[in-house]
Amino acid sequence: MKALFIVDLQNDFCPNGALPTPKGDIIIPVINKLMDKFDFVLASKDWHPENSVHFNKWPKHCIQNSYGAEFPEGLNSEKIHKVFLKGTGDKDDGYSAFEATNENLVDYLKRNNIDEFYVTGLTAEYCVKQTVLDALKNGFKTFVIKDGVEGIYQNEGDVENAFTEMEKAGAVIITSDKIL
Ligand code: VGL
Ligand code: ZN
Repeated sequence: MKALFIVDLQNDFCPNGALPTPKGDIIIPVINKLMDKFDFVLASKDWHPENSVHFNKWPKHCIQNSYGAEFPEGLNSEKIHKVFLKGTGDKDDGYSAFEATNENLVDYLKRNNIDEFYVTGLTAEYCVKQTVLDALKNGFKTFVIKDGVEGIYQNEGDVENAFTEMEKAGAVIITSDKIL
């Protein structure tokens, strides 16, 4: 089985959000178009309590149950089978979707015979990268859909370095037009 995984595509990481990617919204139509081509469509949400020490490092974003934590309006979120919530404690953790606390992602994938894991979402340098590295560590065949990922682009070269690191770790970098 193949799963399309959408990392943290939430209002606060979109261009008008609290921790914005300059072009995060351009991936929305790419992802919508891919959804019907997969057995499963799964997503993670950054889902922080107000008092997390994560906010010593970052502006406040993706507070549990807030507008900023919702999926952007244009995303066909009704097609998402399951949402994995992460960063839910008061520590600075949960960059990877494999740290979700509402449901264990490895168990979910194994239970549903998912062996191919296709990653999209936000942000390239942080949560997408950590999720891809953990998927590989857990033995899943992992693909990163380049035009389905966007970054914060805070430090020069970070996004490029993230793609290099994911590829070196064993991820296959592809574009959405290769998915039939
Ligand atoms: C993220 C920074 C802080 C992400 C989440 O989703 O990439 N980045 N929290
Ligand atoms: Zn966060």
